[in-house]
Amino acid sequence: MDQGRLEPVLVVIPTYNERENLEPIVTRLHAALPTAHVLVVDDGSPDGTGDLADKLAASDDRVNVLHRTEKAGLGAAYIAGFGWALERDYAVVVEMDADGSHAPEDLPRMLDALGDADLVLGSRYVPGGKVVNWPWHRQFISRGGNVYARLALGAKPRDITGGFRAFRRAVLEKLKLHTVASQGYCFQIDLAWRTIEAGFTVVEVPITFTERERGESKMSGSIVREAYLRVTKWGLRRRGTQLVKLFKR
Ligand SMILES: Nc1nc2c(ncn2[C@@H]2O[C@H](COP(=O)(O)OP(=O)(O)OP(=O)(O)O)[C@@H](O)[C@H]2O)c(=O)[nH]1
Ligand SMILES: [Mg+2]
Repeated sequence: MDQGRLEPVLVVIPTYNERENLEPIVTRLHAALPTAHVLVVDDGSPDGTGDLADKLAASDDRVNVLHRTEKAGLGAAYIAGFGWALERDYAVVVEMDADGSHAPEDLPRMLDALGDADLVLGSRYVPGGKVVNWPWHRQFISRGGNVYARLALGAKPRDITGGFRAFRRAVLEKLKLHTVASQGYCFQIDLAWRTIEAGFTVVEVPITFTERERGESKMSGSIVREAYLRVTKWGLRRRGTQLVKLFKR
């Protein structure tokens, strides 16, 4: 594990139609972590989220905006944001949703844990973790996805699909980000899995996840299907590799 510095911190917030949520979340973030920088990655939101982000950036040096021309998915937005961070001096890069589901107040604890880890997963499914106001079918999909990923990949994290995480720079430098094609929450599984496979230390910290109060979810059936198909493929590949090793003995 890299024992290097843990500052400065960049919090990447992908947005698509989050006009009502953006300012409150940035305000909460800066109350919790006054020195953190923010990168809003907006995919040309028709509701004007990008313009609002520009306004916030104009009055606060800590806020930056990356404008992309079309809605290309959460994964692509994060890859662009990570690239932006790596071109600069950030020691830690955080993933956080704009919709208030991830509490910035949980971040200081997550960053503390990064002292002994390379990737910290904000986790709903370890003791102390909570989910507030999620309908049963969302909980079912989320828990089911996690159980499936654990079985297929043999991965240890209890919440490998979550999107509230802190990476040390060294992890993002090592992973071949340009080869990550996953979208949706499969992107989160993909990145955590690559980090584990690369031998980095991954720890989970309990968080409270709260259903969005404003704006619309971008979750869809195709996002769930993508996750199941890709995880099945990776799981089969992993079993294949294990079998080949067994026969070579
Ligand atoms: N830039 C960008 N951001 C996106 C895109 N899709 C989703 N987001 C953002 O990613 C974050 C998570 O998206 P949500 O719609 O909340 O999806 P979710 O959290 O899986 O679903 P819910 O729990 O139902 O809200 C939010 O900040 C969204 O605005 C996209 O295509 N491009
Ligand atoms: Mg959400």
